[in-house]
Amino acid sequence: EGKSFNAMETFPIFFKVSNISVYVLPIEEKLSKRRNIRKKGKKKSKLQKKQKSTLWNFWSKLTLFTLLVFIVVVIIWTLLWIFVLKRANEDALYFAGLFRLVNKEFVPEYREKDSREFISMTQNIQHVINAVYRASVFSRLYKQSTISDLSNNNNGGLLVHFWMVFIATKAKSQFVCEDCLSAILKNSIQTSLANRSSVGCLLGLPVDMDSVIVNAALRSDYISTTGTASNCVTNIYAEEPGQMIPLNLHASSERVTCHFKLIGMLGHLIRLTIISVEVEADGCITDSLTIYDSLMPIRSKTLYQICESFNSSSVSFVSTDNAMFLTFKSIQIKGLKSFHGHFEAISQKPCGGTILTKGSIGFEGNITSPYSPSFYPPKCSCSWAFKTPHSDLGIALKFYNYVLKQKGLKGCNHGWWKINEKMYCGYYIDHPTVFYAGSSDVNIIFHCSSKLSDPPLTAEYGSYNISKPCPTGDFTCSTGLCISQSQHCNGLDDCFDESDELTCSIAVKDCSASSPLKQSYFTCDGIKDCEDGSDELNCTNVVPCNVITYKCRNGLCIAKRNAKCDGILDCADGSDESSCGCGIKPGVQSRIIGGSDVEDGEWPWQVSLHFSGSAYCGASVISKGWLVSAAHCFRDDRLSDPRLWTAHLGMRVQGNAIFISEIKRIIVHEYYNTQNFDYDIALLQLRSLWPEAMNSVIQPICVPSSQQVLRGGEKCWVTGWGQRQETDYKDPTTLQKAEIEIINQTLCHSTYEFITPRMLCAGLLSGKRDACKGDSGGPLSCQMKGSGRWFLNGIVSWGYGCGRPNFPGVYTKVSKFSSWIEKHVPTFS
Ligand code: 4AZ
Repeated sequence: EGKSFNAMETFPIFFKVSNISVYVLPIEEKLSKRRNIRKKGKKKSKLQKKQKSTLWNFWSKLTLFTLLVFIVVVIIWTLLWIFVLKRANEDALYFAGLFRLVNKEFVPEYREKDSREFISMTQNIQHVINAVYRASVFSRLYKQSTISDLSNNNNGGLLVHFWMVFIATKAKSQFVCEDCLSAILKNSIQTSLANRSSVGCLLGLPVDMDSVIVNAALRSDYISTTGTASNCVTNIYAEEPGQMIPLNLHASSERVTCHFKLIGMLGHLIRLTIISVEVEADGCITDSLTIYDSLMPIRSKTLYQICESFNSSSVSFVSTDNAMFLTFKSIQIKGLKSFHGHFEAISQKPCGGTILTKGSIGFEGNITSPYSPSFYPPKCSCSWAFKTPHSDLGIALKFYNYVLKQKGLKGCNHGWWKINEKMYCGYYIDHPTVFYAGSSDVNIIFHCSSKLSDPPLTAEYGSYNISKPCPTGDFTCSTGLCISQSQHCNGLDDCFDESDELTCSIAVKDCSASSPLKQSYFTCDGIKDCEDGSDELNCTNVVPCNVITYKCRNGLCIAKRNAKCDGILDCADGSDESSCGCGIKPGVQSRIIGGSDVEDGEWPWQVSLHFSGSAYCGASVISKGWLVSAAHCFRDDRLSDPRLWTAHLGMRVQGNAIFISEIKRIIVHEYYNTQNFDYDIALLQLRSLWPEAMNSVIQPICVPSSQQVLRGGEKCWVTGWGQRQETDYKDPTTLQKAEIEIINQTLCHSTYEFITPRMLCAGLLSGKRDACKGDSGGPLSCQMKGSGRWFLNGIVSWGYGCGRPNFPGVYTKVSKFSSWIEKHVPTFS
């Protein structure tokens, strides 16, 4: 019999045979006993089973319950991920696009968004766009397209303006680039090589491939132009040429974003004139008026952006087609925001012509950019054929604020010129120049080549004697420009390569009555070159005024960047310097080496730049969100990483900054020379802007214009947290100031041989007061006598030791960089 033993039943290994008794039972009894034993066993296993099953029930219930809880948690988590977390991690990306459908007639019903014609046409186009992107690599991210407008245009066919929305996680969104989306659309257009045309078939639609544009756009623009309820979009049609249609907008209590679609007749262009704009001047961060050369806010079709108020003179812009789009945004409500203007449809005009000059020497007429005095559009071209009556007479072109330089490898950003087969680029500058074309037959082709609309150009033309281009005593610079002796050493970079200024002892202008300056191009150019203003008296010429000009006395328009807040009193009443937003120390009435502690708020533009958490260089605030410092502070890979820097503003004692910002961007001057510290300047863009309430302790310093001349002996202040002695390596905690003198350039040159025109010396010859290590990048602040405003005339750059007699500090001459700063800092243009 199979038996299982428990511990009690186990046989001991040794036992006595005598203890075993044998008891014989009859078979029946035996069997019944056996049955009993079996029954007993059965009874026992039932109990066990019962116990077992209770246990099983408990465990199985527990497992089941845990499983259920687990499933519920998984479901909740999945739903949460799908509906909340995934969404939170996803971004909607908006793109604005444009293409031209050829062979499609525009019908007036397309102007009505609920017309049958518009709906059926847009459904067809939408279907095609959907098909293109759903078959692309972005198929899973593509959400929808919306056709915003179907319009006629001067190239024929239909212009389709559309929006596209993509939904992508933050990680994936970087792959949805505008160039990729544009390439997908273009690649889907089947063109035939045989007919050499840019027109092809986009799933049945005839599309001009060259017209395709796809640009990333702002969500706010998408919402405000395609949303329904609170839309502020107005379509205005100019039905006849010359009809002025007023445009006015006021906003006082709410945030506004309003759009205007200006549409002209076929074959015409739109001329928009802005009379006044009232916005918060913060570099278009919150408030702006943007003009587009399309019917949608497509970035690459921007004609111009106005970021600050003006009302002194009107300014006008011309489109390249029969439509224009305006967006007026005002987010910060601080008083009244408005703009006033008007628009009209104008006919297209060819530009250029054939001009036969007179036999006499001198200027005799003008050529202008297209649609002058309006800003000219980014796409235009003019050609002039000049002829003089004698082969010894050449053609001279005198520009008021523009210069032609031979084209290098780079493209031209402000006009591309071909003059008798030679290429030139045009540059806006702040004084007149004369270009001499040494031939009696001169063919000129001018192409507009800027990103935005550019200010109008006027050039006086006339004949000159090819063998003797310059007035007596003059010399010719390498660029082919004629520079008079008086222009040599006048403090201006007349030759644009500094050659005329390099060997000068001191920058002064000879304004005596007999000076050739008086007869030269400097007279009546709107810039007061002579201290007594005599070069600008009795002028009859009037330079056209526009948004970049500033009307002054005598009916002359003075280039705004030269007139306003440049430290030169251009207008007799000082009005040009009275409303600048820089260079004033609010709240202040009024050891570097040999320095003293400053007072609170005394140098509100002073910034301490911290690298990896420690004070490293100085900088100056020049506008909301922008600082100027020295290029050498960012000289290697690690130092040029903006993420490792912080700017400490409104600070007197280290560690007590009222405002700290990370750095978004560092722009080191492209010509910065690590060997001789030439072009030692850098711009820093802050990641965050200080609140308005801090304006009493954080203020920008004015940037001098290229015209401002600093004379030897003038007193300025250098400030910083740098070393107090050349060998004392412990930096002070309190900002130090020291009054120093501008050193005459000849002396500076004789001390330091390799001084360039972008450097100036300042200090005391005794060496008692000077900048030192740690002050680099900080300001040399000079107060202008007339206006009392402070100007950033220098940036602490280098020097032989610190405070050594006869070795003054060397500073970057900021006036040389006013246009460079303007180019990079939006609020300066
Ligand atoms: C420097 O190393 C430095 N004495 C700055 C200024 C001067 C010398 C050195 C001028 O940052």
